[in-house]
Amino acid sequence: MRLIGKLAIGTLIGTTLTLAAGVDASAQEKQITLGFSQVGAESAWRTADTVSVKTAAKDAGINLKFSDAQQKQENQIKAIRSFIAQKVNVIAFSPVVESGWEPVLAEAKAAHIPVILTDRAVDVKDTSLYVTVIGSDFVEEGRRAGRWLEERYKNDAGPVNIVELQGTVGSAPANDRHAGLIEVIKSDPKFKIIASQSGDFTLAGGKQVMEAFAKTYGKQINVVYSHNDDMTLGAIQAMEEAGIKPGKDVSVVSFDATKGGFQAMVAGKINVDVECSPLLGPQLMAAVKDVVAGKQVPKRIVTNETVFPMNVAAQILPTRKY
Ligand code: GZL
Repeated sequence: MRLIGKLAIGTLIGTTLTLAAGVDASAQEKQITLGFSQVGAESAWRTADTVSVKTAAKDAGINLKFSDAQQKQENQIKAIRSFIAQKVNVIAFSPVVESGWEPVLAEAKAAHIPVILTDRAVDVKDTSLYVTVIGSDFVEEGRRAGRWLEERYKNDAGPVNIVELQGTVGSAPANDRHAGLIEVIKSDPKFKIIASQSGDFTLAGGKQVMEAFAKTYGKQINVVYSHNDDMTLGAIQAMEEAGIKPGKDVSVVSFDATKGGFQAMVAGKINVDVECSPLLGPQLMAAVKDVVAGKQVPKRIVTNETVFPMNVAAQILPTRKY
């Protein structure tokens, strides 16, 4: 190979290396850092959501600072303040409850750090405190469950007595899944919610609440309306220990549509499961990149979901991702 040729190739390689380094360096400079405060690890849904966020951040080349709040609002507020101090590019979180966020969101705004809400919403007057909410419409989920009950009991004169296992007190999904149900059944007097109590979205909580309901109301119960599959699986244990056949003696309505929920439907113990997808990571990372790039982001990004009755569970279970 002639000297000139060798020099040319050497230069080319040199340039390429410099360019690559340059690109790496500038890409490194431009790498986005996202501070994410997660509710906790209370349910299979939450675990799947965490995996989705971490995987999507890695795939998107986003530097993720992740904090688990163990279902305590004060831990989320501490985490958000820490992200502000670290000067992250964007903050995202799933608020454990709807209220009490104005002060810390105002601090993020003063620090010019955009905030994205995922999964759950907050109740604030000034909606400029966050860029967007990415997640399910929980009121619609409640309506879907209510419409299933209307259809299931359309030829039943009633009374149709409902016991309700509520999610975390003050959380958007608990408030809204209740509101959506009421919206549908309030016009039909045969439906009566005879008891409501929070099981905090956990299996143990659902079992404890259902034990009390079974003791107090026994055979009067026609429907168990449970705000997530983890509580429902606990409630199923309690019902069986009390001699009640879930899915047969009582209709069991659940939310999330996790694999555990599907397996219970295949076993005939849940009658209908209203889907609530935890796979929010990719949508979150796309929104983070758009926000950093200064692009417009819709104020509300709703995830598409469906309702799974027991009779389709066996064929769909193999396709489920969480
Ligand atoms: C709903 C989510 C709820 C799930 C529960 O989007 O916030 O929290 O329904 C989870 O399983 O604990």
